[in-house]
Parts: sequence; C-alpha cells; structure tokens
Amino acid sequence: MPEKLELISFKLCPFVQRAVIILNYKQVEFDVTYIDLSDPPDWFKTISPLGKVPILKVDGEVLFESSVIQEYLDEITPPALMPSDPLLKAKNRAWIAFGGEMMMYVPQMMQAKSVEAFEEAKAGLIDKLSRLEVIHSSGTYFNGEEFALIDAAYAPLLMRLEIFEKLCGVTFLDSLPKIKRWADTLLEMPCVKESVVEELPQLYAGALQKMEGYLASLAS
Ligand SMILES: N[C@@H](CCC(=O)N[C@@H](CS)C(=O)NCC(=O)O)C(=O)O
Repeated sequence: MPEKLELISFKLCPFVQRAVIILNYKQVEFDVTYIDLSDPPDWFKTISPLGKVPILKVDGEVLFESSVIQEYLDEITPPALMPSDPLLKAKNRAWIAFGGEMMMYVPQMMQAKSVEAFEEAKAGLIDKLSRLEVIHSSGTYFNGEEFALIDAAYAPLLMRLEIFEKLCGVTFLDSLPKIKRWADTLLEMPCVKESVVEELPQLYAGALQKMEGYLASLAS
C-alpha cells in the first residue's frame, strides 16, 4: 500500500468523483487538492499530460484517466470490485468507457441555448441510456447483487441527472425503470453521497446561470 495518495480535483468534475467513490467505499485515506480548471496552476500543467483532472499522485508518481485510476485503487485495496471473469471484466471496461463518453451530454445540455438544442442533447443521452437499460442485470447493481467498479463509474452521471431534475424540473429516466432503480440505490450509498462537496447542487445552479442556456431558464 502506498504511503500517500493525493487526488487533484475540481469540485464539479464527475470523473474525479469516480475515484473518490472507490476511495470512500474502501475506506482509504487520501488527500484532495482542488484546482480551478479555468485558471490551472503551473504545477498542474506540468504534471497532467492532458491538462485534465483527475490526477492521482501515488507517493509522488502521477496517474491520469479516471478509469485507470479506479482500477489501480481497486487493485491495491482488496477485495476487488472489478469482476475477475475476463469476459465480464472486458465488458465492464467497455461500458465504463461508454459512460465516460456519455458524460459529454452534461455540458451539452447545460450549454444548449434553445429548447430544441436542449431536447436534441437530452434525446442523445436517453438513446445511450436505453442501450444501458437493455444490458443492465435488473439486479440491485449493474452486474447483479454486488456493488462493482462499474457502479462507481456511473454514479457521478446519475447524480448530475438528479441535480438537474431537482433544480430544473426536467426528467430523464421516466422510460428507463432499471436505470431509475439503479440510480436511486447508488445515490443513497454513503460512499456516493460523501464523494462530492456538499454545495454541489448550488455550484451547478451557479454554473447554469453563467451559461445562460435553456436549462438555466427552468431553474428555480
Ligand atoms: N477521460 C478523462 C476525462 C477527464 C475530464 O474530462 N476532466 C475534465 C473535468 S470534469 C477536465 O479536466 N477538463 C479540463 C480540460 O479539458 O481542459 C478521464 O476519464 O479522466
């Protein structure tokens, strides 16, 4: 086990949250350093090859890419949350990458200036979520009855959809009963609840106001 784990974070970032959920679930101590992505410090530009968070510093060594960081954290803190069966593991990795791609709908929906642009982004997201609905196990978690790495990877997206539902009265999961149940379960887990700053909804409300898009016009 390394002596020191330090996560370089941005408060709104869903990708950083993936790593925090694993750290919380496994009750591993770690330090967090928040940066402002609109004005990143020079030391961050030096260590982050893509200029993105999360970065995990492991006794001074640098890791990047949330899915890689999640797997590393899982491997150093048994028991494993990644399935051991090679085919299931490969499928989970692929769907975790799919979830990463889907995250782009969050800024797209926030930035949409018209109802049409918003509805188009929302429809794109729901189309992708429908694919997930088909392959979800129908159990408590994605693979069945055991919490796995893939659940931690999707919780940040599902949390943002819930935030938009509460702030703006829009719904995303009405036609997706398995995903809805899954979201309700994940968002009640302490490791998920405690993986973000308390003021996350307010930060999103502020970000929406700044963007002056259609979604902001619905915010209460
Ligand atoms: N594929 C990356 C995506 C990370 C990512 O997009 N992070 C955003 C914040 S949520 C970022 O750092 N953006 C800064 C930029 O693109 O300049 C991962 O999974 O770690």
